[in-house]
Amino acid sequence: MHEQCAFEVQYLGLPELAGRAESWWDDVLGVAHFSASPAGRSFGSVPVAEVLISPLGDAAGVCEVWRTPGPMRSGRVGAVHYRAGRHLLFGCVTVPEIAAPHRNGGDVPSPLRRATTQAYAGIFSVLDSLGYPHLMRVWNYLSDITADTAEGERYWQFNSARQLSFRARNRPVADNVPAASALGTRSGNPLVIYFLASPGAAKPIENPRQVSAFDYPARYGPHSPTFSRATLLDQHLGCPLLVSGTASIVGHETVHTDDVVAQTRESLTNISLVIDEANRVVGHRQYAPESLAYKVYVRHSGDLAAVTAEVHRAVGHAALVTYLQADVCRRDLLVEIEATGAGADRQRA
Ligand code: 3EB
Repeated sequence: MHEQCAFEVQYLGLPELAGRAESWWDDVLGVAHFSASPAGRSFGSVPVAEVLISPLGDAAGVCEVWRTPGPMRSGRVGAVHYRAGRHLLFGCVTVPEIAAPHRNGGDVPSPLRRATTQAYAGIFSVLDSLGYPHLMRVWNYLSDITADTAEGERYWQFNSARQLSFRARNRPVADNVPAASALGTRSGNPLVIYFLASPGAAKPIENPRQVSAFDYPARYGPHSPTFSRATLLDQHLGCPLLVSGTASIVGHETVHTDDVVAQTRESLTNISLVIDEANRVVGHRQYAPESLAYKVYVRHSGDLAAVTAEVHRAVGHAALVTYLQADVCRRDLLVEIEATGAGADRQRA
């Protein structure tokens, strides 16, 4: 790993992890395992987020492995499992949705609101108690994300509880907010969140062609989503860039309903504009589309070939791309794409 790089990410199958020597794990910060069934095993003190969505293609599972230079400390605070090096903390938390006991007269929050509030309270406690106050990137996976309820869509409930959790800790809910992704899993699954945080502030990046998510109008729910389009860390940390889940949205509206190829192209155009904006902020051409690692979430597995062709057309064959099947948070979105990288002067993220 490059001395100056705050982190690297790699994608491996579960069997490839099983045989590693103990020393291989020394600079592993955390793992996100994407599969329809949990890995069902642990790797010493390394936190493993069990995200119950399947890769598309041949593999039954894929592990996203985050590395940072050691030494590390790890542990648990409440339900949050964490591991941290000098510049970065990785954490994960799984919270089942459980109905609140009934209270006389009072409003009872829905199970999803309770789970979201509990997860974020745990995350903020870890950040504040361990000295990594800046939440840089969050991945949120919740079941039945677009299902309707008496309180509106489940994603709206999640957004309300997320924003209120930030407010409860006196954290900003606009401008200086983490990058994020929010995807749907199957019915009955718990809420799973994993995240990266740093001791120093990350720079938030917005897309000039999209309304910032924290400024979305009320027709997308009573509390706007709390995320920025990307965040990046300082030059002395190797300028890692974390691009949020990005979809076929221009302004605040979905474009190309029912056209997965055009949605993929539009999402990648949005990512390239976020990259341009990140280059403008760092003051030189640090990032290029072909040097990032991508995760592509596809709603309908039958769309994989069409999406893959479009991704290759836009970012070439050299870019590292992982395809996963998941629901996207608006019913008319067929694809969401996120990206990670450290820039053109380094081979790996
Ligand atoms: C969008 O741009 C598409 O709620 O954390 C992308 C990334 C999306 C993150 C989130 C939602 C989130 O609005 C959806």
